[in-house]
This record gives sequence, structure tokens and C-alpha cells, in this order.
Amino acid sequence: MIFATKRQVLLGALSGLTYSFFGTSAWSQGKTHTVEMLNKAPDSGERQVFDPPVLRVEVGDTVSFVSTDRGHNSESNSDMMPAGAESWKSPIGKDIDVTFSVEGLYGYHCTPHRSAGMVGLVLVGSVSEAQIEAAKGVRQRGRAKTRYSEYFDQALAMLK
Ligand SMILES: [Cu+2]
Repeated sequence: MIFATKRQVLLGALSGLTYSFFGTSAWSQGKTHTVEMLNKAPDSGERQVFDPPVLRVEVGDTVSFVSTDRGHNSESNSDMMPAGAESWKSPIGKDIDVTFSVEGLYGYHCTPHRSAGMVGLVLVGSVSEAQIEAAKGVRQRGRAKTRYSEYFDQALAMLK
């Protein structure tokens, strides 16, 4: 009985090692998060929204923008992304998977509904309060301005 127990413990330790080896390896895949493009938010009833509009992910994770309602897309804000990061833009009505390999704060919007406030934020890896404060200085039009001020507050709350 004692030997059997020891063997089980050893096997358990070995599988733990295997797991952590693959878990930290360069080819390991990150998590996938979903952001829906909606005509109307189910909770607030707000029109033309990304749900959730503010998301915190790890470097290597993927955000899948899903075209639940027609007529929307996801496009990165050229003036709100880290240096060296790749921009993205999906065709209207199409889903897009974006994998984030550069840490930092990303803003994005729906091309036809930007001024209607259809915007969002993705915080990748470690984002500082200063980076969020800097993003507040980026000029926004129409409803995007109101929505972003709300979303920056949500992003700041996520850092705590
Ligand atoms: Cu839209």
C-alpha cells in the first residue's frame, strides 16, 4: 500500500512537471476570449456596442470578435495601441480573431459606428495607470468620447 501510494505521488509530480513545461513553452497557446458585436447590449440596453467593451487578457491570448448582429466590424485605433503592435480590421459583418503578442493598451472601434460610440478597450498583460491616463488624451468624437470615459474608469478598476 505504501509503495502504491508513493508511485501515485511520483506520477502526480511527473505529470505536474510535464504540464508546467508545456504550459510555459513558446508554442503553448493562450486563451481565447469572445467579444460580441451587438445592436443592443443585453444588460444596459445601450445601442451599437461591443460586449464586453473592456477586456483584460494575457500576452499570447486571442480575442475573437464575433459578428452576432450584422453590420459591424472591429478595427484597431491607430492612435491607441502600443508601439510595434499590429493593427487589425475585419470586413463588415465578419468575425476576426486577434492574437495579442505585444503588451499594452489597445483601443478599437466599429468602422461605421465609431462616432455612435461603438468602441472598446483591450488591456494586454501589464498595463499601467499612466498608460490609461495617456489614452484619455486621445481625441474622440461623439458618443465615443462618453463611452471611452466610462471604459477608462472600468480599465483603471481592473488594475486594482
Ligand atoms: Cu457597428
